Amino acid sequence: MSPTPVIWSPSSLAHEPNAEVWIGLRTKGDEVPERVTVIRDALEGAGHELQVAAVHPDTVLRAVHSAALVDYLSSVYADWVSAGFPEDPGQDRVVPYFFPTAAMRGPLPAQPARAVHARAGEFAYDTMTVVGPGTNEAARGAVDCALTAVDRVQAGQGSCYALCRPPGHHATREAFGGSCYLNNAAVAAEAFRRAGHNHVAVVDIDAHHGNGTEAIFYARSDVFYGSVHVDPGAGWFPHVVGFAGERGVGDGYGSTSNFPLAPGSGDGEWLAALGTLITEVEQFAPSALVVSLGVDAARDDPESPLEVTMAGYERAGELIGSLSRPTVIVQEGGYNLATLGSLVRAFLRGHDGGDQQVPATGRGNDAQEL
Ligand code: SP5
Ligand code: ZN
Repeated sequence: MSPTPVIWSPSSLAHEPNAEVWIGLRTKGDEVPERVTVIRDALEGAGHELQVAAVHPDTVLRAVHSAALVDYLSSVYADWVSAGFPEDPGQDRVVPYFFPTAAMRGPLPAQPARAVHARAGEFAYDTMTVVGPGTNEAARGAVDCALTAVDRVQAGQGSCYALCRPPGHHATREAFGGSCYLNNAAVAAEAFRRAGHNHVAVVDIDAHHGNGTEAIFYARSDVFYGSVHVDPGAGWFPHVVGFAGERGVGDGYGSTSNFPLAPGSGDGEWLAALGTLITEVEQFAPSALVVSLGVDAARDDPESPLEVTMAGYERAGELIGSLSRPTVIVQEGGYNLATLGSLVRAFLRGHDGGDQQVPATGRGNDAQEL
């Protein structure tokens, strides 16, 4: 099989979080623009074709997300600037301070917040996921990567990799968090549905549970969601969902499947869980597949306690490739810039059935072993 083509977007570089506000502190975030360039360069060096994403209309995006969220993301930064916050008190990113939760509203007929600093808490469910001047452009660019990858697969390409940034699997229909704004994988799955695939499966191997994707499809029987991730009950994001008992609701019952793993789990446990998940996907019999490829389960990643190796990611690629379905692979997390490119390349090498296309001159300059 020839190397899976890569769709990327220069727009993805426009999102500069600069910081994550975590437990009230401005900390150095690791969802940085360089993630895109290191992955892109590693894949180009390994012989993958690169293509820039084409801009797509809003139709599928607005089927997956509420108009309120899409419109909020496109306008909030200008409103923040108009309110003067970058000068006084000196906050140049949109960060919520007020959270009008269902528990706060109780039985009262609450109205949407009018002040921009209060609206932030209606859409953001954490303080880490800040909005800056280029955030919407980048999030839209990431969605375009996913949609362009679906187009390539629909045109006959067996598989296509979407180098999406910012990532997406934590974004729900109407809220964002976990460094995610718009759900690229969910948009890809919905695009496959609209292209005529009656059953689509999403396989999520990011270190974290993809609560947004699970929520978007929880009541649907046409889109299966399965995930292998670190146990949220052991103290890991997204904390309150991602447990094994979540199976779907109504018509969707049975088309959600979670495999939470203990911190410290390595290739053995991770690949065994993925093997079981793949058996369930085969039973669901989708005609198209979306892979949420986070490489933050790697043992050197700063954001998760899983201990997966480079060889583990290559084997995961082989296992998922063995499903032999039209496949869009969507980038999610993965934060160690020194090994990010090699990890994605290892997955795709496994997926594409081996290393035969890699030039004999070597595997590039970031093939640090894990
Ligand atoms: C897509 C994805 O992998 N999102 C990861 C979301 C989990 N982030 C949790 C971060 C918890 C606090 N990190 C502190 C780091 C200080 N810079
Ligand atoms: Zn993650």
